[in-house]
Amino acid sequence: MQPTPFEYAPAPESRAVVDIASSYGLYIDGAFVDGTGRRFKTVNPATEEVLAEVAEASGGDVDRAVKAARHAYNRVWSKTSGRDRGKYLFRIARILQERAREFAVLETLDNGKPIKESRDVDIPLAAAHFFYHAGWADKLSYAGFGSDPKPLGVAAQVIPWNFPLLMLAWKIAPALAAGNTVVLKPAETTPLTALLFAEVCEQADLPPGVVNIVTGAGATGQALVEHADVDKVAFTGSTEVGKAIARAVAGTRKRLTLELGGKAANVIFDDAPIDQAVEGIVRGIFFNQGHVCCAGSRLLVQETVADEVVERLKRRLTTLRLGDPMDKNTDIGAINSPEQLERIRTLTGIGEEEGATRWSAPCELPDRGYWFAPTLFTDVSQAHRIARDEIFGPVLSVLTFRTPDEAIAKANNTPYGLSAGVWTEKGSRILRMANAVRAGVVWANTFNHFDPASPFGGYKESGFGREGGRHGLAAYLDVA
Ligand code: TAP
Repeated sequence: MQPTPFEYAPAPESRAVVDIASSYGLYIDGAFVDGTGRRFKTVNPATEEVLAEVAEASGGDVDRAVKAARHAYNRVWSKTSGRDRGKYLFRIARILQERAREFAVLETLDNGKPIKESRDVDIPLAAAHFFYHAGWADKLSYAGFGSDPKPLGVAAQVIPWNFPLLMLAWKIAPALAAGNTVVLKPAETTPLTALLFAEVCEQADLPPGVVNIVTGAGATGQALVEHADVDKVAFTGSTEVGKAIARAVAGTRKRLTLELGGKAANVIFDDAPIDQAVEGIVRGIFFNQGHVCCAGSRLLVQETVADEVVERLKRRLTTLRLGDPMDKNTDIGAINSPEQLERIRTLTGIGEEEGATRWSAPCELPDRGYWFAPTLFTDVSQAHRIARDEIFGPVLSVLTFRTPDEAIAKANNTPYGLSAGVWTEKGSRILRMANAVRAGVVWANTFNHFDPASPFGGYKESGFGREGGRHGLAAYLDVA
């Protein structure tokens, strides 16, 4: 192990900036209301402390929310000009910026991600999505969808727990810009920033019913997507649930977009700048504890540099700091839930049983909370489960290749197609890989970079439809 040049002093972010209520209702028609279902607890995965009790919306509550959204659509939002919709979105974006610290702390407490990531990535990007779509709201007739594209109506939106506020922004901002109203269900384990966002809607004077937030688990999500009066379903989550939703929506008039799982290849050629590539590998799979749908979880390294890359990577991983997510120096936070931790343990166990060689960074795991050390597997073959299944945790599978053709064949050997990375000095090779790899996003000499202007989405079992950019607007407009 490398000697540490210096020790870090604790640098905790203060949680005094957030005011968490002991109990939350549902946000329907511009007001917080009691749900009629049971209540559930949301916990801080880093400490197992209960943060709050939250209402689980029943089918009746979902119906109330959809009715509110329909009413707001008919009476107000469909008649609000693009210019005025843009003003609301701009206002929301500004409030998110003003309350950024509060949102970042709340996100880290509820999700377990390091504060430096919620502060520097999640919240600024969420605000950027509202700013970006504020700009589109009065320019839809210039978006290439005809002279007067119409909204769809009421959008049912279901999101996962890995980027709670950011996924909300990806869903709500384009929907409102295009003139739809929404009912959104956040994930069961991370409802708090969506509920704080409801306060932002009030603060921005958004007309009641334009945004409705119904908390709950899978059954609430199911009731929402199956509700007969929604016009559009937008889902981000696992491929398994995405398939169930596709079946439920099939044969109805509802429009559907699905952003599902991934098993992205991050391809390192022997002419790549190795130190930068190692940083890119770390960013690709250890950012947000690997709870990233487009994570570079399959490393494909050209054989001639494989030993060197793996050695430098291990050295780098020993310097990552795992622990209190509220500490500003923390790189690796907590796993979001015991269920997710169990899934990671099961799949890494299978990796060992199938003969791959496991190496984990030597770090102490806290006694309480849900933790998993950054881990990599070598001697991995394409048939191994750890090379095929989405682990959704801080686990990297390393495979090798000899020629560009072999790299392409291996990169595409997956039922998924969300993202990929290429590291090489040659521009021509980047272009060839970008064309040949079947993935919605191909990053070149970088990884996990996002921008609201850049469409994001997948092929094959990673789903269909795009979020962000001009293409993302199409998902919320009545255009073929
Ligand atoms: P899921 O279990 O699929 O959950 C996603 C959301 O759907 C949650 O809000 C969930 O509620 C809800 N849900 C569960 N069953 C449902 C049903 N039958 N009908 C309607 N809604 C239902 O995924 P997850 O574990 O939260 O997230 C991890 C997965 O999401 C990974 O596979 C990851 O790759 C994918 N993901 C994809 C992307 C993009 S952009 N492609 C982005 C982030 C994550 P509960 O919270 O109660 O389960």
